[in-house]
Amino acid sequence: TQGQVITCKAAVAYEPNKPLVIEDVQVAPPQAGEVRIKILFTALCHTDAYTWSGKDPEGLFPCILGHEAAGIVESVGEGVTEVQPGDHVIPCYQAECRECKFCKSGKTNLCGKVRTATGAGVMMNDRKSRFSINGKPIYHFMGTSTFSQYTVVHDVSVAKIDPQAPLDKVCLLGCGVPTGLGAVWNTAKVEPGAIVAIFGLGTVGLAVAEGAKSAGASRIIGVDIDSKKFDAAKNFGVTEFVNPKDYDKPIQQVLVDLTDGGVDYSFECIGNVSVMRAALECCHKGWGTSVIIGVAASGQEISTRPFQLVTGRVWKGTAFGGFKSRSQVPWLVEKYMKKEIKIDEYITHNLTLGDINKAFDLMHEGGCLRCVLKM
Ligand code: NAD
Ligand code: AHE
Ligand code: ZN
Repeated sequence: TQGQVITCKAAVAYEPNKPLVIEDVQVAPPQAGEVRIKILFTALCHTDAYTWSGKDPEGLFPCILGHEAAGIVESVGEGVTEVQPGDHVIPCYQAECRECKFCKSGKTNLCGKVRTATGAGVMMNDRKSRFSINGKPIYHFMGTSTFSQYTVVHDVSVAKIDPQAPLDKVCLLGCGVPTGLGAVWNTAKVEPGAIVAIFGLGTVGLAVAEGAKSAGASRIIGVDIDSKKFDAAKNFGVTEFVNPKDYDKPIQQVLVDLTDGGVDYSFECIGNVSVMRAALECCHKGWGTSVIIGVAASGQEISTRPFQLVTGRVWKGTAFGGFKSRSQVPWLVEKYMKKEIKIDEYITHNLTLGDINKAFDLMHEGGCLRCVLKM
């Protein structure tokens, strides 16, 4: 197949919120600096649903969504040296080129090399898509487009992993689990004894709990409007539960009262700007730090009284948990292989690509953490 167009199945999003359509898609061979990957397993993340909803300013249609996956390199373009056909890989929506201003800064995991192309749904070389249906281009998404049996990504967006690792599990290391763990370890740097509050107990929030537990947090308070989330959350380290619906006073006041003045760290894992405000305002005066993880729709803005920051609270955000993707995803795979981090426990459903619309329904019903699709 090397050098040839591959026709395979992919789930195409033609319009916001209209069911995805399983189509025969043509996938062009990788050009210079590109890698074509046979995707074996992909999971769904809330961000796929967000872009599909039409609220993402970078959302383009028709496109192939998906960014939490694992597969095997099928072929590589000219000049690609770090992976070869047969390598087991995880596509990374956050690239790492090791050469740009961002990568060399030592201050961030963001990479500038291909970001303009990935945001525009195309490849960097020729600003065109490698996906088409009967000659009509289909946009890429987040530089990954994993809801396709084959995808083409930039070489700076590929993490080569241990070939022994089970791809139906480690696919989760493409997004949600590293995001939560890294928000605690890299962005907040939670210390032993700290009091932590987590808003939203989906996969990202539970990974925050797991990270906080391993960092030695003394109390891990889980906040969710869906009490069904509380049972599973205990297994990830959440020690106390608060459902805002059970209280008349604002949730930030509930948490301040529960914690003698506020929490040391809070994490917003929902994408709701009023919850982001509550997450900041439940932090302790003088030092409490709140980390925004959730992605909010176009047009949404955060606000608080500046006095909240004047009196020492800190507002931060994180992308992919601050992890350098190509360097650290393989390390996270090894941690999973050594049973130092969980993955299996986040997978509540397994379906096939053909059932992808059902998988999104499950996500919206709330009984699902991660659903893994076999391609
Ligand atoms: P999810 O839908 O599985 O979980 C969200 C949880 O929030 C659910 O349990 C829901 O019941 C709860 N919730 C909703 N409204 C609430 C409210 N008002 N108060 C309390 N709880 C509420 O989503 P997920 O896949 O875990 O992703 C969480 C968020 O993180 C999404 O916005 C996603 O786009 C974002 N995300 C960001 C990054 C990043 O790098 N920054 C990475 C992955 C995901
Ligand atoms: N196009 C969106 C951006 C959404 C966003 O912030 N994405 C997160 C990852 S979410 C993964 O589930 C991120 O890493 N952002 C940094 C980046 O470079 O995109 C919007 O709302 O504009
Ligand atoms: Zn995601």
